[in-house]
Order: sequence, then C-alpha cells, then structure tokens
Amino acid sequence: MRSFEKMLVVCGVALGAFLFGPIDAAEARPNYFDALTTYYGIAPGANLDACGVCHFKWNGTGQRNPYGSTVEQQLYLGKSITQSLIDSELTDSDMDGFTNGDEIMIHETLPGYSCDNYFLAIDNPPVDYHTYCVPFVATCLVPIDIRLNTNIVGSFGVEVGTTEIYSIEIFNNGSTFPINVSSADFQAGASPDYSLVGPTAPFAIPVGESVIVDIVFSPTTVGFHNAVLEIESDDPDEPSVYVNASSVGFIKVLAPEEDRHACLSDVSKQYAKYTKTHLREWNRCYLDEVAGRACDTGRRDAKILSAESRFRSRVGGSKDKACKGNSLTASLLDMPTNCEAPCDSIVLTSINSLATCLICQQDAAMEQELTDALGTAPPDLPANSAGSVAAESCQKKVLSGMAKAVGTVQKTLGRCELENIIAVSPTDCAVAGAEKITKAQSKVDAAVDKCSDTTGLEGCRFEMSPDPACLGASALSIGDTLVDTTFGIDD
Ligand SMILES: [Ca+2]
Ligand SMILES: [Ca+2]
Ligand SMILES: [Ca+2]
Repeated sequence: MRSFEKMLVVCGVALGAFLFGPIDAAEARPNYFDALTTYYGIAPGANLDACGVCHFKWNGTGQRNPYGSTVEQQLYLGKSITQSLIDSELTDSDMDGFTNGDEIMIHETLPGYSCDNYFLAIDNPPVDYHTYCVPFVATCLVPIDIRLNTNIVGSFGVEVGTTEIYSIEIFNNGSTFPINVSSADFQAGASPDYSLVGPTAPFAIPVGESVIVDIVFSPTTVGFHNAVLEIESDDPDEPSVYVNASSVGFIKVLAPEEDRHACLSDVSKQYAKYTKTHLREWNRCYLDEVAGRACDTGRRDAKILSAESRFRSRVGGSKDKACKGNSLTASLLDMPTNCEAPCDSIVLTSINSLATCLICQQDAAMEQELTDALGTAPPDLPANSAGSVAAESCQKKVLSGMAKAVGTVQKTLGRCELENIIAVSPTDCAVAGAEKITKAQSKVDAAVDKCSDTTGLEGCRFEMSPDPACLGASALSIGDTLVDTTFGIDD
C-alpha cells in the first residue's frame, strides 16, 4: 500500500469523501476510530491508538472483539457513536475485573482483551501488547506455557464411510523457553474410528511457534464416538492438557425425490421473495444515507420483519405444507450438518433451522452487496456521500441493478437445481444458466458506465483501479451462495 493510501484508510474505513468529494470536514461522516480517539483524547502512537481496541484484526475491519461488540450493541440501539462509547463504559467487556471506562481512561489498557483472550488478536498486534491488556498485570505471558486452539471438537453428524478432520493447534504461548511435548495420544477407551496425524512425540515447540495435530474421524458405525486426546508437556502448571472429541456417525436416508422437489420448490420461491424485499429495504436505507437523508430504520425493520415472518410461516411454520407439513427434515433433504459460513453455528436439523440458516445467509448476502455496490455494510453507516443529484441517481442504479442481478442468478440457478432433483442425469447449472446470468451481470456492470457523475461514491467500481466486472461477479457469487444454501449444496 502506498503511504498516501494508507493515510486514507483508518480501521478499514476508506475515507473516500476526502478523495472524491468536496473537501469539507463538516460533510465527512466521522468514523468510529476518530470518535474513540477524539472523545478519550487518545494521542497518536499511544497504546490505545489502534483499531485493535475494538477489532480482533489489529488494523481493523471484520469481527469486533468483546469491547467492540459491546459498542456495536449500543450502536444497534440507534445511538450516536460517542453516546455508544459512553454507554459502554460501565461494562467489563473482556471480564478482566476492570470496566471499559476505567481501562481506557485510567489505566490505558485494552478494554477488549484480558489474559484469557489476548491471543485472539490477529494481524500483527504490537509485540508488547500483552503488557497492556489488564491493569496492574505487567504481562499476560509466562516463561513456559502451552495453549491449544480448542479443548473440544466434534460434529453432530458425519456420514459413515466419510472422514472429518479436526485440527488441533498446540501453541508455545510462553515468553522464554521451548515447550517440550512428551506425549500426544488418545486416552484408553477412545473410539477406534478416531486416529491422529501429526508429529510423533517427543517434540519441542519454540517460543512463538505452534504445531498442528489432526484428529481424524472416519465413522464405521452409526451413533456417538468419543475420544480424549491428552497432550503431556513440561508446562509447569498444566502438565496435561486435553481435547475432547465427540462426534456422531450416521447413515444417510433421503426423502423421495418428488417430496424433496415439492418442498424445495416452495422454499426457493419463498426465499427469492424474501431476498428481494430484504435487499430492497437495505438498499433504500443506504441510498438515503449516501444522499444525506437519515434512513427511516423503523420502516425498514418493520418491512423486513414482516417479510421474515411470512417466510418463516411458509418454511417450517403453520403455512408449510410440503416440507414440515410432510414431515421432512434437513437431513431428509440432503442438507449438510451445519449452515455454511458465516452462519455455521446454525445446526441444520428441522425445517425451521433451515429457515434460520437462509435468513442468516441473506444478511450476509446483503452485507456483501452493500460492501461491493456502495462501500459500506451494517453496522457501519456509509462514510461517503453523493456529491450531486446525478451521483445519487448513479448510486441508485448500481444498487437496484445489483438487487436485480442477484435475483436473476438466484432464480436461474434455483430453477435448474430444482430440476436436478428429479432429473435422470443432473445438469451443470452454471453452464446451463450462463447466458441469462452473463446478461444480468453485464447489465449491472454497464449501469456505472452510464453515470454522468460518480462524485463521492464508493464500492468496488470506484476504487483506485477498479475491476469493471466486479459488480456482476459479486452478484453471481451472492446469488450462487443463496442457491447453494437453499439446496444444501456443499462446494
Ligand atoms: Ca475490562
Ligand atoms: Ca482489558
Ligand atoms: Ca500454563
């Protein structure tokens, strides 16, 4: 990154208004980082002059750490950034015994990190940040310390005859000495369907490094399979650390083709409707913000909520005849065990859980759409503002074009996947739908070329060296994910 670009990016928020728009500080929307440093008087170069105050990534963007999440909850209530900071002060987000306010204002320690979670900071935090996680604690590091990435692994269902791998990362979390692992093996009584792949003990792990041992699960029978991995080392206070593995093997039973077809036909139809409303409402709201009008969030949320309840009543609810009404489950529909990332905490069991997964994926789709088309996704409000009526109209075209293209991809691929359920030999839907999809993609890409003014706009087409096909590519990826989720396609 060239240095002048670097200066324009603060915690992942590109301050495009300074680049493209009128240089008028009053018009530029203040971002979170500015609000934090200004309100608390954090000096440049101070320990807390870092995006890592709120984010897991030290340079910002992505998931917020416990303190960032607390502030985010306040923002969701519609408060200003500064008010959200103030109303987060009495909470102890990282549970180290000191409130966020005391940590920031008195001790100048990180309000999102304690010695129990500081190692979750990623993307090169400063080498000494473990010295200002907890007030009065000189360092979270001890001379010899072992740490695992997890103590529990497993899957709700792994098909008999297939394999699932759980990677265990063993870290040397100490400050001074290597960790000597003397043994890493299952305790007696482990299911024989588990095996280990990794270095053979004894082995040493230097300071700051880690070693991966894979627990491999290949069920040969249905039901629960348990194993406990015990890792012995010279860590003085934890001579043994453990990983509990617990998984279920199953044999796949599917509902008859015509039942799956009838159910998924309804689901995809209802989902396309929900997607359309959801994108329309968020697009409208963000267009308002870019145009300098406050978005009517109440109206947006009411419309989305009513679309969601309509969707839920037809997918797993009282008006569902073909799926729940026909006693189908996610597994009878050949769905994976869990919803795809970022919704993978949702376990797919009932049709209701499928609806929850689809709603979650639609949120992710909206975030991707807004990021690519407009440059910002919730909970952040757009930092940019349209410089003219023509620029606003351009932004509107981009947003509605994206929603349309996503809808076309979703419907085209969805119809094809539906036919595949009952087809004698399945079609490659990407190939079969290529013509329609390419047309929809070119349309949204071409929308920008027709703009007479793009002043102040952000998003993938307004970057330094934009990919002229980025909007179409984004629409395809979004629509494809929605269809994969609907039909339980793992790719
Ligand atoms: Ca704290
Ligand atoms: Ca702390
Ligand atoms: Ca230890």
